[in-house]
Amino acid sequence: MCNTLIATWRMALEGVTEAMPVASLQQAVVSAVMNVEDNPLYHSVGYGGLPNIQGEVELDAAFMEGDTLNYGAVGAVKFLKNPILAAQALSRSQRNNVLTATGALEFAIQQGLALRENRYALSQDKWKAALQQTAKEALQEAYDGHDTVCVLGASCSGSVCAGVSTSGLFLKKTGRLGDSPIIGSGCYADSASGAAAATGVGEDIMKGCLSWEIVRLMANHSPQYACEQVVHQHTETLIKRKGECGSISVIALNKAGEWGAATNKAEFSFVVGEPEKGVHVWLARCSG
Ligand code: SD4
Repeated sequence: MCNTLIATWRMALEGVTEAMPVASLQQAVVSAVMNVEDNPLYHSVGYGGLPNIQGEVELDAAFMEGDTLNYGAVGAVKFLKNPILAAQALSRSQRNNVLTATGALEFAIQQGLALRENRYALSQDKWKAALQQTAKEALQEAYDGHDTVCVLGASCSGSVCAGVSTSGLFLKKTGRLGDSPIIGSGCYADSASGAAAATGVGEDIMKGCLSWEIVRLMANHSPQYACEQVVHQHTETLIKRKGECGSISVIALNKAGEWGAATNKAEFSFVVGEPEKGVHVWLARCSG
């Protein structure tokens, strides 16, 4: 098969490995995301995802197809086994491409998608421990491994697509949307150039529409250059303008199958699957 895949975090390794032989690019991207959604031990996505402040697992996911620019997303939705499937189905609709909460759930039920209680003992214990620890203080959204799985794919014929899925910030407010379901922030795909996706503190990623910015830059620059430019410039801008910037990591893949990644964290792991080269885990380091 000749698809190239790149995905955020080590947790995507099994999904990418399984998806490499899949012929359809969209199917490969979606199945790599589903693998992480279905694993309760990857506790920031899907089953076993990090609970919000009320102990509920509310999920965000998006899918974008770069030939048609079709885009679909779900936000703050409970009880979906695979939110990425709902996002992909919404991307094929003419209208109503982004649905949240009960609207997203109703749509998924109409589509016949599988439901699941996504709360899981380990993540519920983590939630209870956090509540106890902060009982006397105001609870705050914490950065605590709340990582999004983002998968980008490029076919040998130059089509690209993107899929992302997350439970969002630990202890987030009910109904909170992160960057993941916001087009151009959590992901973007345009087969004229390439695809990009982001993970980290959604509120800070959104302020720069980072995935969109990377895809635009890739029209004239390599994916690695585009990732580094966008992460470093945006981090600098936020630090200058508001005194701080949360963690941000990005991946990108152009229509020729060349890839890049950058981070403002000390270290960011990602997975790349390439025809003939196989699947490998890589580390990006903050160079700023
Ligand atoms: C969010 N960007 O909901 C997601 C969380 C994440 O690494 O990716 N964390 O803000």
